[in-house]
Amino acid sequence: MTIQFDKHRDFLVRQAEPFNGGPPLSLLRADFVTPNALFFVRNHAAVPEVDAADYRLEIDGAVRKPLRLSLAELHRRFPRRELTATLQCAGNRRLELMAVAPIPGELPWGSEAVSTAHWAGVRLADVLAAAQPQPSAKHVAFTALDECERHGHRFGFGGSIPLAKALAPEVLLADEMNGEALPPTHGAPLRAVVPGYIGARSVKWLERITLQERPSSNYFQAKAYRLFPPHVTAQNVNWDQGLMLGELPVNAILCHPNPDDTLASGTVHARGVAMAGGGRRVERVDLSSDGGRAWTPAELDADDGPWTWRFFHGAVEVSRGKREIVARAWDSAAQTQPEHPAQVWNFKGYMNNAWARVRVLAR
Ligand SMILES: Nc1nc2c(c(=O)[nH]1)N[C@H]1C(S)=C(S)[C@@H](COP(=O)(O)O)O[C@H]1N2
Ligand SMILES: [Mo]
Repeated sequence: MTIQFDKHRDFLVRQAEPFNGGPPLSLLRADFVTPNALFFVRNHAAVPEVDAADYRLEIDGAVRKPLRLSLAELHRRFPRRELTATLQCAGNRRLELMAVAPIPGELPWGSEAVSTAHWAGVRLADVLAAAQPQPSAKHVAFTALDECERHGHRFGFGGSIPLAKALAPEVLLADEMNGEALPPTHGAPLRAVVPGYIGARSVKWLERITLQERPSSNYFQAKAYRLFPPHVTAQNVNWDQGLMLGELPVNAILCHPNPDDTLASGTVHARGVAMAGGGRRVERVDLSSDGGRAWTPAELDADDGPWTWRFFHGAVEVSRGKREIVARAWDSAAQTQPEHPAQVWNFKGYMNNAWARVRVLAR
């Protein structure tokens, strides 16, 4: 396999065109801040080539002062801001939902559609303040320069967030990722970074920001990235009725032991990552080695705030035989994870946050 987009040689490619993949489970937790070469990629179309010198960002819609900004103007007019933030795709862990019932036409993500980077750029709030939103503005819609094709139409990827979120200090227009210029596959020259929300709202190759009364009518806001009840399928769906996804739910991933490891019975050290959404924090992670009857608390690494994942590790006692190690996280709203993927199955395969499970053989 040829190495694409400067990715690590062990990068797990789920699809070559458009390019989609992420860090293998063995490397997901190797660093708190994911190196660019391992950061997961979710593309719905080919990576567009954007000339940074000709680039202009448009801010229009319900604003008193529409703006058209070059990168140089963006840098000159607004203070530079930095933030470490985790991005996670709403489709992360879809494979476990696919094991419950088929989900045709969607990417079979394991647990690798989540990564953390140190982002730098300007605050969206500062740019919006310069554009002066009008009272009718309730949502901030992003449109991108890539060319997606769905149902015979070609259009740029897009999505929106509520104005209140857009004005929050954690939302950035980023042109730097881990101290490097934003790589082409991650949205160069400029992308939105919307921590706490599904990855789809962190629109890459940003062309336009439109203030409007309603959420974006872009396919990826109006139809895709909605959560439907379990009886809804591609055949009977009414696209307008699903829950429009925004904030992520609390979730956890076990990175060690590896699935299907053979190990010595007795004390086993488990390691993983937990994520909360929407500005909530990871408060606690429980571990079990008997399918969730008895739980022991995991040790949590230092809390880096609500916008990043939290590493955990802990010892569990594993007796001889085929065993399953289980983890579940709790967030600062006292919410936790459902037991089985079957409880959250939906035909698009979003938001699987069932207990993390690793099967091992203990001798
Ligand atoms: N323009 C554009 N922006 C996009 C996408 C896309 O396909 N096109 N994918 C979105 C989705 S679904 C996710 S999960 C994140 C992934 O960001 P990354 O590729 O930098 O990890 O980008 C989002 N922004
Ligand atoms: Mo995504």
